[in-house]
Amino acid sequence: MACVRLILGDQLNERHSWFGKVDAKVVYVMMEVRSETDYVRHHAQKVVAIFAGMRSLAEQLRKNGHQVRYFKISDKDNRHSFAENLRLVFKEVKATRLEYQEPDEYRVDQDLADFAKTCGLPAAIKSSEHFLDERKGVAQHFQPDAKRWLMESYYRVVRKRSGLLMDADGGPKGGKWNYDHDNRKPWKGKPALPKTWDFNHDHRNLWTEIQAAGVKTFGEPSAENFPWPENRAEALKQLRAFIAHGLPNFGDYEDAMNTTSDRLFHSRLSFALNVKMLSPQEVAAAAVARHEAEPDVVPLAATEGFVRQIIGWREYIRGVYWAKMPSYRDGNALDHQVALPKWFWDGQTKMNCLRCSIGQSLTTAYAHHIQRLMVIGSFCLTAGVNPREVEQWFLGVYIDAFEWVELPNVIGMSQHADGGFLASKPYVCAASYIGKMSDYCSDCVYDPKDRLGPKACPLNALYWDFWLRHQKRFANNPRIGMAVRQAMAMKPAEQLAIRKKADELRAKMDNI
Ligand code: FAD
Ligand code: DLZ
Ligand code: SF4
Repeated sequence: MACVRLILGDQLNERHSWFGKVDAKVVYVMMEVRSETDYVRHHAQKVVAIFAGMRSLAEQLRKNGHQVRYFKISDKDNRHSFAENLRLVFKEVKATRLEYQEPDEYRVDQDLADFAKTCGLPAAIKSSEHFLDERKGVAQHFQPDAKRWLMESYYRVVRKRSGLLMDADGGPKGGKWNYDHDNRKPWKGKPALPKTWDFNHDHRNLWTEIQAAGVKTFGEPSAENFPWPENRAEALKQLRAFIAHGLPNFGDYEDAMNTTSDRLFHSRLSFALNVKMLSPQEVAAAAVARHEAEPDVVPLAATEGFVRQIIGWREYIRGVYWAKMPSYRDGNALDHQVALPKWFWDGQTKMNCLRCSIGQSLTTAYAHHIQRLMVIGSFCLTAGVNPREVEQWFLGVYIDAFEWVELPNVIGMSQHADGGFLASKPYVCAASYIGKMSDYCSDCVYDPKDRLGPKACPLNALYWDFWLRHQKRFANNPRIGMAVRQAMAMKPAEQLAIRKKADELRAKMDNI
């Protein structure tokens, strides 16, 4: 007689109510399996971080008296699929029941639902007790047949419900819901960057084990100085350090990029959040508490900006995923078919902004939002790269990339491949934006001010070509009509030259 409870690699929430009491009739199962390491090629650090986190939770549970059946990647009896390993455990422990927490990924959700129907035991699915809303919460907020949803409208409802940054009269603190306009400064060396609060774990043995098992990865494993948290205690240390040292300047420099720092004032908490070591509620509440204690040091704009990412964007993105899968992943509204350039795998492009952002992603498995959206994403969108290829790269490379959050961000927010359902305007830029928000252009072989010459920044021709190619679709969009009208107002010869230059760039995309 035993109840088998499955814990997935991104369900490392040691405060889950499952673990509240020790029950000799419950066996927890965790498994490092090839079905999960191989569905996309992952960054080395992502595999190490997930396995290290899983092993740490298993150890913690055992220490607390729980029974854990753990399959290591190197175990001989590991059958490398959730279903096959569960069947094995069912026999070992004479199981009478299966329980699992809501998976966050559509594929895993479907597979486990199929397995539950056919495994011959009663099965129950439980909440992961992580998100602020139900899977269907966002869909229920909007009209089911609406052409587009607006994050801001959903965010206000969640803000009210959470009580965060709300006045006693029910209005938003400070009178405004959104302080985004205050958060757009470039960073020019001041204020001083916070000292890093990352870890220095030695994961060389685990890395050797992963390699010996034949798991194919890419990127720098950083096994000697591994920076990501292994458990909740470490994640909490990172949260506290961010609230103390990063948050005060988070808002001002949220959109800034600089070659001296991959994170500037960003939190790097996405991994700990997505594997559920931290809850979104506690992260947002910690930011608000600091603001309330020291409003002069941590301004409202910074706090609101940060809180919106966690309780607004993160929950909204998840709701879009569950409302629109599985067809959402195949979206290609702009019919983009260019192959992903080869330098996405080694960073070897002459465009300094992309060399730095992609190089950093390959080295650290991390890039902050604006690098993802306005450098890498904008390049792919203006170059017309196939959105599914872009999506698969993003899914593999980032430490925090789990499909429920990665896919809507890439397909919807970044590549406009959902036709503008998730975000009403395409996020694209030319060199002027990169030059304003970063120091990338000062060390680039290309000229950020030129559009057509031999040294012209490729992003310029690609940007204007994007608006010219898609002018019909975007001309009447009030958020972007201006850029389209500017493109259309160019002389026909100039338009032709831009289209030609962009085509030439696409033809030699692997070598620019
Ligand atoms: P901070 O800037 O410190 O923000 C705090 C937290 O807010 C993040 O940790 C994250 O949990 C949340 N957040 C911020 N923006 C978003 C957003 N757009 N969607 C969901 N949560 C958000 N985030 C992921 O967690 N996984 C992904 O795979 C992922 N892929 C992305 C792909 C693209 C093309 C883009 C444009 C964004 C993507 N994001 C993704 C969102 C965002 O870029 C990352 O959450 C953020 O960069 C993580 O770094 P941080 O923890 O330092 O974030
Ligand atoms: C991403 C990942 C990897 C690389 N490996 C495992 C694993 O071996 N075992 C596991 O349980 N989960 C892993 N994961 C996370 C899953 O692929 C998947 O993204 C989530 O569990 C779905 O929500
Ligand atoms: Fe990027 Fe163009 Fe600036 Fe070079 S000149 S860093 S390619 S924006």
